Amino acid sequence: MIKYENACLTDNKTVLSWIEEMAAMTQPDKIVWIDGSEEQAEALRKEACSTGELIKLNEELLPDCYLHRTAVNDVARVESRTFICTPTKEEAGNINNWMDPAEMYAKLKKLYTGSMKGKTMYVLPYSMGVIGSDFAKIGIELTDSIYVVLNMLIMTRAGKKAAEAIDDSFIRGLHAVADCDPENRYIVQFPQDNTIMSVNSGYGGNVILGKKCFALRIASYLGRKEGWMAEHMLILGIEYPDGSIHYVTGAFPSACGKTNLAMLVPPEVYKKQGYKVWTVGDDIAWLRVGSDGRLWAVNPEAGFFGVAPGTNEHSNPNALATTKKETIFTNVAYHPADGTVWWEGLTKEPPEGLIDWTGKPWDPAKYNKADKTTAAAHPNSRFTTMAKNCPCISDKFDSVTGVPIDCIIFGGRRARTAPLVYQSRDWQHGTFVGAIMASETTAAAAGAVGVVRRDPMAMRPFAGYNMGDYFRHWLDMGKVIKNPPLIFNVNWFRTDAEGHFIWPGFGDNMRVVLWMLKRAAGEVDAVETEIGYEPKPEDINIEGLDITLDTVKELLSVDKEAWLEDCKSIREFFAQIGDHVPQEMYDELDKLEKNLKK
Ligand code: GTP
Ligand code: SPV
Ligand code: MN
Repeated sequence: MIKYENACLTDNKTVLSWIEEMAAMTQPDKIVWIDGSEEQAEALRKEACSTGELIKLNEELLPDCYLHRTAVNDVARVESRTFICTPTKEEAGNINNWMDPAEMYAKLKKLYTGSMKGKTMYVLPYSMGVIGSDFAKIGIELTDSIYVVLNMLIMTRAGKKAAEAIDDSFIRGLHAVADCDPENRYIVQFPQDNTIMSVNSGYGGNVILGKKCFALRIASYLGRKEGWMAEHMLILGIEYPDGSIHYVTGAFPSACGKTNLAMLVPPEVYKKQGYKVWTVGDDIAWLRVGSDGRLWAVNPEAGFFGVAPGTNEHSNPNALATTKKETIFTNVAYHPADGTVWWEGLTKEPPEGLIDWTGKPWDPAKYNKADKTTAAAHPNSRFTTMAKNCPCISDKFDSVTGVPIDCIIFGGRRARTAPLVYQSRDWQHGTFVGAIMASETTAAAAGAVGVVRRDPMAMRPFAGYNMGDYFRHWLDMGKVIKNPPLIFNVNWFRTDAEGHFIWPGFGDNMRVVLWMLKRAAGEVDAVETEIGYEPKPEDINIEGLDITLDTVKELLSVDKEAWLEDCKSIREFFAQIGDHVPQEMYDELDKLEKNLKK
């Protein structure tokens, strides 16, 4: 039997023997259970401040807020080192990295062995979803990082209550920062074993195991097996002046606007009529068919791990307000004069005397626009903050049933091809619209930024199995949702010849969402185009904007040549995914090409 420093929170034998096995391998000096109490969290914060792992910020201006800096080589998810280890390569498919499970376990064992010598292993029981709801799933993360513990305490429902809900189906997560060696960094999912193993990183989606590793990669695998869906989606409620609330979900790739849309502030024209917006989730949705035949969504997370740069009082006042207390900032700039933080876009002018995200004095003169890492805050710097502190958090946030969904929105960053909005003809076409999503890459993942790549349903980095089978699961779900949501595609990022965004975006995106909800209610006509239904330009409300109807027309225009080019790239992509791509997807592609050539 191993000795715990404090009370062990379970007597589940499977759990205990797994912890014992992991401890025997990693060899920590101490093992501590995380109980979710404020006293324990506070003691951990103090300890992290004493070692420099955290910097306490100004208690008056930013109460209970902290700054953390990661290693400079460890600033984003690393997709090239993320693996889905299923028994066969075919199950993981061609889009995921794959390795034989036995081979991967052996490789990881070497990296973990002795990695926690001289350290403490924290045992963190947590629930994704409201404990006790049909949606909820329990995990345990073992980690040697206080920073990870404190992030998980914000991002999940963690501690004693989660431990009480554990059974043998719990998701096992082992994380060790080890040497933070990028050459030996691995983020590995073993879906058949309910197991996640992460080593040699200390940041974000690589290590907050409840998030992408569990709530998307493992959960998407479980969802297919059990008949539900785990998606990279925000969940947003729009309250009408009559008090009714209508919910939509939206899947956009990383750093393409989910948090912003989820917390949007209605434009004046709607605010004065009494419209309100409520946030249910900003990154992940778990979706199930309700007894009413509709699709119901919950957000399995308890906090937001949001992109800092660009967040300000105008773009996203709700996110900014949420971060004013009980928040951990990572890789933003530090303003030692008053113990606050700063990032590009927070204010027009940076305050003087900033310390950059690497911990060095920042010289604005050395800032090079072409190399965003010379910015004061890293482009993928983030805040970890509690949903309950968000001024527009939905009163359905803790609901065990979730919310019924009227519309599903797909979208990406496309400078040219995709119009502001179009609607799919039906669920199958909608699945195709999601499957052909493409977006310019962002700083949320390591690698080149601004390159167009296909990112089906914004799930390319997160599907825990073969992408072709994932499309099939979408089609299968369509057959059991009697009253399915309508499926749309949006693009807030079209640019003009000078590279400026044409559509104002942010809160004004509500204008487009309201058109979708009108479609769902059968209250407005649409124009049938080659690619699907589009709004009549005059049906997008531009009152109070300094754009004209002609701009809307331009935003809705379909460049057939560009789309035909895109079709080629779609065909190549489907071929790359391989023979699991459902025939229905090819039928839709053929139809699209035929329409464009007419
Ligand atoms: P992840 O947390 O990585 O999944 O990202 P996300 O999808 O939640 O993206 P987020 O809302 O954080 O936005 C990322 C970046 O896009 C920020 O720099 C925003 O300022 C910018 N952005 C968001 N919405 C819009 C929009 O409507 N128009 C424009 N032009 N930029 C936007
Ligand atoms: C994303 O990249 O989509 C994120 C951030 O939401 S991370 O948690 O690092 O995956
Ligand atoms: Mn995300």
